[in-house]
Amino acid sequence: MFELLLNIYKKEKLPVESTKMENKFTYMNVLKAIADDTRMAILQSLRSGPLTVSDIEKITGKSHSTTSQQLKSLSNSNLVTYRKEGTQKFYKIRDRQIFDMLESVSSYLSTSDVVSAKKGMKGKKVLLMGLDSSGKTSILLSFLGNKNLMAYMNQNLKATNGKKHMSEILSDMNLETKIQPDSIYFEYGGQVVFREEFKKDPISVIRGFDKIIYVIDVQNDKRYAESISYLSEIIGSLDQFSQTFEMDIFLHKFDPNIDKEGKFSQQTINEKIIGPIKQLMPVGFKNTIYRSTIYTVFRKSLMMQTYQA
Ligand SMILES: Nc1nc2c(ncn2[C@@H]2O[C@H](COP(=O)(O)OP(=O)(O)OP(=O)(O)O)[C@@H](O)[C@H]2O)c(=O)[nH]1
Ligand SMILES: [Mg+2]
Repeated sequence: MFELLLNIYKKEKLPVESTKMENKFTYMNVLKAIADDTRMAILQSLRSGPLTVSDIEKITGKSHSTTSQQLKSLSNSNLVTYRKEGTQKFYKIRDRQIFDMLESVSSYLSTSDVVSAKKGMKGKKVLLMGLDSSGKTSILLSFLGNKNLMAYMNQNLKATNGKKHMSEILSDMNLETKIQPDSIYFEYGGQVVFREEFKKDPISVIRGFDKIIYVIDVQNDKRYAESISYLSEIIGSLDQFSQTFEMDIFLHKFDPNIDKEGKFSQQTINEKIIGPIKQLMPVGFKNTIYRSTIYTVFRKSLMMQTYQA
């Protein structure tokens, strides 16, 4: 991310080594320039193309004076430029790489979400459920915290065969890991045959667990209805469980490059997933919805220069 920030200002100007003081200044400047609610809202409003001040005001809901003031600050920091057409000024993002950086922060936050979700499970016995291929095994592997192992395993993922403890999943893949799998995690495979078994006898699947993580593949919109219907069966079977039973819902495969403006915008996700889920949830049933992904954006950082003159 450092190179990205650096490039925003210093593109092709100065070699990395010779600009230490200036880099620090530039780095801080970019961070300061974006660290404000109004300026962030303005940047986001300019995602889809150039806008006038009054267009921006309408989108952000901020007053004229606040918008003008913060636009000035953004253009002083070189994040935003403008062109004049008659009496109108059209503002635009100077270099769209700024959005890569914001995606990177989102990715960091969504990964932290998963980490914090995991923390909330201390001492609880947790079952991952969801349709086949929604990403349950991948999430469990990511809980192990070993990215190399995950990268390898992702090539070798097999459908999970019924209810499996995390260590069984690892041994099914013929993989020994020095990392001790957390004893609390289990997965219930999502293939039709297992979902049918669950329908017949839900209690034997869920008995003994304190929490379910229900995983929805957010990228597969054709299966939203199927996934929500399975979720509804699970919730229906929870009637006899204690008040302390909890559910986390992971809107998974929310990768950094996902189309957050179009198909997977907050509004669409609200309409198609969150709204229907809210309707299913019985009063007083503790549940939290997270975005999650096992992927982060491509990263580049300088290791060494081997060029010899
Ligand atoms: N794009 C993307 N793909 C993912 C992500 N997580 C998992 N996958 C892919 O989704 C596919 C299915 O993943 P699994 O973890 O095996 O799914 P599962 O829910 O365990 O499936 P069953 O065991 O059959 O119920 C694999 O090809 C993974 O690489 C993610 O965050 N983003
Ligand atoms: Mg699995």
